[in-house]
Amino acid sequence: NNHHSFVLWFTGLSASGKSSIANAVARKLFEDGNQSFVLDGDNIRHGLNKNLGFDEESRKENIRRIGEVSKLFVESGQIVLTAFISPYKEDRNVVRALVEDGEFIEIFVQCSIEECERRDPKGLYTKARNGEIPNFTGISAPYEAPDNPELVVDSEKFSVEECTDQIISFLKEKKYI
Ligand code: GGZ
Repeated sequence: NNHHSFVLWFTGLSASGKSSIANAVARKLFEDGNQSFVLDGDNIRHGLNKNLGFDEESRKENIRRIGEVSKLFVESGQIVLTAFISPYKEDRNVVRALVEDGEFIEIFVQCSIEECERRDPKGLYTKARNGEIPNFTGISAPYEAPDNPELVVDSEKFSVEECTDQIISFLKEKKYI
């Protein structure tokens, strides 16, 4: 059961650490000789999905397209890491169903809304509280935590490096790498 291509699907609130952890995992994979690619807001929301906003339908379409792109990456033999809030269970499960069994690894980056607001690296939570950003996840739009993710990493208790090591250990234990 040695998979060579799969999706590491990170889900969690804004500022929970999804992108930092995904990029750190990608670096570790590279050091071990595994090719991978990170999809995140920088390369997707500014490109393929730049016509999409943050209302429910747009987020649904955002995740649908990212799922289809992830499927293509997996078919091409790559490991793909995605770092999007992906707040709706249903949308994440649509992506899960797109790829082969065992190829979708959902990683919940757990972090309380209080801690995310304390971090507020881009000042977006402050703006959301002031009503300057509508439909902000965790403030004025929902976040549905996964019931049964393959892995949970707690970014409030553990550093980016520790969360990264937990993910690499999981992948080795399950013989993904
Ligand atoms: C949530 C928003 C919003 C709203 C802009 N709600 O911390 P960031 O800045 O870099 O990550 C957030 C990112 C979320 O985009 P995703 O594609 O991951 O969202 S989803 O999966 O729900 O489609 C945040 C910024 O975009 N951002 N407006 N209203 N985050």
